[in-house]
Amino acid sequence: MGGSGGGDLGDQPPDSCTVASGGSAASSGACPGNEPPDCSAAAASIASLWPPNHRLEALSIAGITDPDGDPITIRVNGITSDEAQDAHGSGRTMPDCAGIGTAEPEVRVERAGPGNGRVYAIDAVALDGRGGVCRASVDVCVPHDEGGGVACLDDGQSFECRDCPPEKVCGQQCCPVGSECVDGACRLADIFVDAGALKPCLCKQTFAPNACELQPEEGPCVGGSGERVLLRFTTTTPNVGQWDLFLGNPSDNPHLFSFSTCPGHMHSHFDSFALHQLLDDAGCVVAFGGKRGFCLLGGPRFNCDFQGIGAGYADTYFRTLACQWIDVTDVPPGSYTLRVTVNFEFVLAESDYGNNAAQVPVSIPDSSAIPACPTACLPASP
Ligand SMILES: [Ca+2]
Ligand SMILES: [Ca+2]
Ligand SMILES: [Ca+2]
Repeated sequence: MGGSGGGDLGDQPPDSCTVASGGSAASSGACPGNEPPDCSAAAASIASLWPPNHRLEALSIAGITDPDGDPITIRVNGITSDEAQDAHGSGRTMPDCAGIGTAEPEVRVERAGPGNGRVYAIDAVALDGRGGVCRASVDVCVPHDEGGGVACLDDGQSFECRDCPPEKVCGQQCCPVGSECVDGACRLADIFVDAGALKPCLCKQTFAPNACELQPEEGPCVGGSGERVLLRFTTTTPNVGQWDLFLGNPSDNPHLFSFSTCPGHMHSHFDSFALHQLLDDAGCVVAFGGKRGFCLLGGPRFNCDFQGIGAGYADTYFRTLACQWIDVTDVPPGSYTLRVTVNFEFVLAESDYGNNAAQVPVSIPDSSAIPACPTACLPASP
C-alpha cells in the first residue's frame, strides 16, 4: 500500500499548510481524552561516564512521564557526538554508539586524548500508544579527567554516531536517516502536508472480524468489526527542500520498517510517517488514526524497495486507500478539526520540522446522514 507518488509540485504553494504544534500530539491544557507524554525532565540514566576504557555502556532515559499514566514506549532516533568516532587518541574503536531504534542507547566510554571531554547527545521520542508523543534530547559526558572539576565542553554535535552504512558515509560524517551525502555534505530535505489536498469526507464501511484493517500490523485502523464510520482524507506530502528525502533500502534501517503479510501488502512498510488526529474545540484529541503502513515514494528515483521523496515531488496517500482514515464511529456529531502531522516521531532529518502539520475544520453529522463507502463519501469540510 502507499502513495502512487511521482506527482510534480506544480502549482501547490509551499505555504498552503497550517503550521501546528511542531509534532506535539495534543495541545497544552487538560484533555479528558489523552495528553502526550512529558519529556521536560528527561535525563540520561548516567550523566557522566568513567573510566574511559572504551567499553560500550548501556543507558536508559529517565524522567519521562505521561499525565494520563499511559505506559510509555521510548525509542532512540539518533545519537550524536562532538567528536568523530575515530578521533585521535580515542582508541579508534568503532562504532561508538548503538541501540538506535530501541529504548536502550549505548555509548562508548572514551574521548579524544587532546580534547576537552566528549559529549554525546541522545535524541529520543516517547510514545503513549494513543497518538501522544514528545521529543527528548539528553546529554552524556565522558570527561577528559576524573574529578578535575572541569565539565565536558560541547564543541558542537557535528558527528552522527552509529555503525554507519556505506552509503551514509560522508567524509568524517555519517549522514542521518532521511538525508544523503552530496558533494561532501549531508543534505536535508523539507516535507510538509498540503492542507488543501486533505478534502476529508465521511462514509460507512463494514469490516469482517479477520479483516486486515483489524490486524495490529496494519494499525489496527478500525476500533472493531462490523459497521464503522470513517473520516477519509488524502495526505499529500511535497518535498519543498532543495534535496531528496532519502530513505533508501528498508533493510538499511530495519527498526523503522515492518513487513505486512496482509494480502496485497507484501512489502516493507515505513511505520512512523504520519499521525492523523481529530481534535475538539478545546484542542483535545478525540480520535486518531492507526495507519502504519507507508511506502515513501515521490519522483522517478524511488520505489517501495528504495524509498524517498525527490526534491520537487510529492508523496500522496489517497483517501480511497485502506486505513487512510480516522475511525469516528464513537465520536458524537459536532464540529472538529482534522490534523495531519508528518514525520511526527522526527525519525527523518529535515531542515524544518515546523511546517509538518496541517489542519482543516471537519463537521460530523448524525450517522444516519452518512452514506456507504466506496460508492459515496459525504464531504466533511466546508
Ligand atoms: Ca497520554
Ligand atoms: Ca568536547
Ligand atoms: Ca518539514
